[in-house]
Amino acid sequence: MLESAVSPSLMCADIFRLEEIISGMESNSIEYLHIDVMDGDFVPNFCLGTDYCRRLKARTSIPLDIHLMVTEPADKLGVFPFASGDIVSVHYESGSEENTRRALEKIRAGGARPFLAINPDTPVEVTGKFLPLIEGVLLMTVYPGFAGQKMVEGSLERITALRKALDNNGYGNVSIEVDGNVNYEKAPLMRRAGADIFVVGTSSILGPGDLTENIVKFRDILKGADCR
Ligand code: S6P
Ligand code: MG
Repeated sequence: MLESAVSPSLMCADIFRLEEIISGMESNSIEYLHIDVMDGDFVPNFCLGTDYCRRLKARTSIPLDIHLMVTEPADKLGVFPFASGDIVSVHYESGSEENTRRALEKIRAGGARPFLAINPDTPVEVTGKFLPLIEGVLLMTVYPGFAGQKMVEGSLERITALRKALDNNGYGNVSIEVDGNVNYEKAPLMRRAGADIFVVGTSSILGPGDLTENIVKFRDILKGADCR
């Protein structure tokens, strides 16, 4: 079982409290900061961007986890300040297979960790042909575009199937990152199904309550799932 990591989705963080929230992430040794980039084309919404990533990189040493929800990402990667240790995800559905492949290669060449993102309706089997190029699969458990949605039915079964396929084919070291409605009840089920990176937003850590208490609670729940 890969070690678990938490990646709070900053589109869910109150911009007027961002400094305090980033400090809270640092004092709690959060593993990644999830940045949702939306281009209004691949998804019907716009969100965060290159300057946001750049300012964050200058402010904190927590690795970024850049989730690109943009059409044909390969030629757009140059404007993002990713570096060694960061995760950069591109969507299988965002363009031609050739473009996706090129984007993943560019992410690797830039020193970051290439992840392939897949939408809830995309069969997990499509990841097969990209496995030598990637370090992880970002498995969407909601339709990309908006925070605050409900998990799509069948998501747990998809995590189980993907974990099994990865392990059986010699790719046990490939991460499964889950994104969408990762709450305190579903996170342990996702963990047991084989997920190891958890994008957390309004449903848990960045929902109501104190940030540190929420992080401690979330991690305790994950740890409990490891023991069973
Ligand atoms: C959705 C985006 C996600 C959300 C996250 C929000 O397009 O990729 O990263 O920001 O899912 O968390 P929650 O708990 O509101 O679903
Ligand atoms: Mg995301």
